Amino acid sequence: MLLTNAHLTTLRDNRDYGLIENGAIALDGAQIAWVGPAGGIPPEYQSAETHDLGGRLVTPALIDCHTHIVFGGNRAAEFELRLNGASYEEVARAGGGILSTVAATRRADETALLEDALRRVDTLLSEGVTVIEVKSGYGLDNDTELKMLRVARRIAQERSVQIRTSFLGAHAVPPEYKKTPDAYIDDVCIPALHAAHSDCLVDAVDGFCEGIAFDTKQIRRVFDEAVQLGLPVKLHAEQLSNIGGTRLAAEYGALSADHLEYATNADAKALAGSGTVATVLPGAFYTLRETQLPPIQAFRDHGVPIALATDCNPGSSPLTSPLLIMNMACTLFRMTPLEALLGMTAHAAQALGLKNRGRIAPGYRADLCVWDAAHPAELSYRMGFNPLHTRIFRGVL
Ligand code: DI6
Ligand code: FE
Repeated sequence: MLLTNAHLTTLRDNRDYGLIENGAIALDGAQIAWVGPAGGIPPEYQSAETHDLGGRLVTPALIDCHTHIVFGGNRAAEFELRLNGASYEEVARAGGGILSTVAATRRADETALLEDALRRVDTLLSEGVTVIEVKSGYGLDNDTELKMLRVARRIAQERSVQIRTSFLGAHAVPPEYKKTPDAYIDDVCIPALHAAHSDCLVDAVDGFCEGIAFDTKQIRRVFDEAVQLGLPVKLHAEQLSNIGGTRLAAEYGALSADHLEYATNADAKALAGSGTVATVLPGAFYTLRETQLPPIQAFRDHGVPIALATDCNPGSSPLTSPLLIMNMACTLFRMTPLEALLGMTAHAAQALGLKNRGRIAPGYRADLCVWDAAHPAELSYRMGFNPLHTRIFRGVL
C-alpha cells in the first residue's frame, strides 16, 4: 500500500520534526517499507494500492505509556472532598484514595471491568493512540491483580490496539496488611507477580515508591524478583516527595521513572547514566494542583529522553486525552511542541521497551495518525479539539 500527498512528521531523529512536505509512505503489511518525497517513490512501490491523503499531516501514532485504565468505580466523591479542603495524602491516609478504588475493583467482575475500561480506551483511540500500557495495582490481592491483568489483555482482543501490561502489586498497602507492609510484599505481592508471570500476564514490573506507599527497601525486593524473572522494571518515583526512587530505578536500569516532580539534578544525571526514560505526567500534576515542577531542564541538560502519558486513573488523573496532555506539558511544564510529540511517540515507545515504534522510518511499525492539521505544533496548541482524520494500526486504516 502506498500513502501519498502527505505532510510527513517523521521524527527521524530528536533534533527536529523531520518534515517532508509532499511525502509518501510505502507500507509492507504492518511495517513501513519506504518513506520519502513524492518525487522519489521507488519503482517497486509505484503500482501499489494508493491512498491520497489530501495534503494532511501524518505523524507516528500516539503511545500512552502509563495508564491505570482498568479499575472499578470512580472517585468523584473524593474529588469533592478535596475541593472541600482535604489533601490527597489525607484522603489516602483516611482509607480513601487508592484504597476506595481497590474495594470497587475487587467487587467488580471481569466483564464489568472490561466494559468500563473499553469506554476509556475508545476515547484514547479516537485521538490516535495505538499502544496503551495498562497497570494492575487496584487489586492488592492475588485474584484481583490477576483479574485486572486478564482484563488488560482482553482489551487487545476487543480493539485494534497493542496492550503492554505492568504488574503494580506494590501500589499501596491493602487494609488487611495496614500494620505489616513487609508481610504484604512477601505474602501477596511477590507470589502474585509469579502467578501472573506464569499466566503470561506481565510485560514489566512497576511500583509506587512514596511515603504513602513503599520505601526503596521494599521496592528493591520486588525488583529483585523481576530481575530473576527476566522482566524489565519501571517506577512511580518522586511524585510527592524525594525518597530515592529515581536512583533506585536507575540502579536497576529501569525502562522509565515516572512522575518525578521532586527529582533533583542528581536524579536526572542518574537516569542519563542508566538510559532510563523520564516519564512526566501533567494530568496528575494538574489534578493534584502540584506546584513543584519536574526538573525538565535538568533532563534536557543530561540528555534524558522525556515521555508523556495520561496516567489515566480514577484519582489523580481522570483523563483520557493524550492531546490535552501534550498541551499541558507545554503550558504547565514549558516543554516544546516537538518535545511533547516525541514524548507521546518515540520516547513513549522507549519507556515501554518497544523497538520500531514512534517514528516514521523503514522497518518501523505502520502505526500512523492522519490529522486535519497543517503543522505538528497544532496538536499541542489546541485544547478540547480533536483533529484526527484517520488512525492506522499495523498498516490497516
Ligand atoms: N500515582 C498516581 O498518580 C496514581 N498511582 C500512583 O502511584 C494514582 C492512583 C490513584 O489515586 O488511584
Ligand atoms: Fe501512575
